[in-house]
Amino acid sequence: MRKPPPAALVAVLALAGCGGGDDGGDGGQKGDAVTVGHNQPIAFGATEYSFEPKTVTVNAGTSKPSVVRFVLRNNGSLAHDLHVEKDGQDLGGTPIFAPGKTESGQATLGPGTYELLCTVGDHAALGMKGTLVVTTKKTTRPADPDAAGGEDKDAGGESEEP
Ligand SMILES: [Cu+2]
Repeated sequence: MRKPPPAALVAVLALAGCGGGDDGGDGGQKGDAVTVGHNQPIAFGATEYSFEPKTVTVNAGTSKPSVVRFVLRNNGSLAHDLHVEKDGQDLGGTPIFAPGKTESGQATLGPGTYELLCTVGDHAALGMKGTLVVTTKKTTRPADPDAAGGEDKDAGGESEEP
C-alpha cells in the first residue's frame, strides 16, 4: 500500500507561500464571510448549490455609489451565474457560464445590503445565494478594527528560520 500524500506538508507550504502579500491579514475569516476594501474585486466560487463566500462586506469608503467588481469561478458541474439584487431588482452580474470557467461582473452600489444569487433554474432556492453589504467604512491596511487583539498575529507557529 502506498502512503497517503503528505497533506500536512502541502498545507504548510501553501501557507508559507502566501506570506508577504499586500492584501493584509484577514483575521482567519476564510470561507463564509470576507471583507474587502474599495477597488478590490471579490472572488467567489460556485458549486451545487452554494457560493463561497456567502457573506461579503465591501468597505467602500464613501457614501456615494461605487463600482463593486466580482469574479466568479464555477467549481461545480452545472452552469451558474452570480447576480446582485435589491428588492428584486437586478443590479448587475456575470453571464451564465459553464463549469471550470471564470467570469467577472460588476454593479454600482451605494451603502446598503444586497442579495447575491444564482439566477439559473431554482439554484437560488436550493442555496445559491448570499449577502453583500456595502459600508461607508474605509479599509486602511491590515489593522482590522473588528479583529480582537491584533498583537498576536505571529503566534500561529510560523517561526522564522535563520
Ligand atoms: Cu447556479
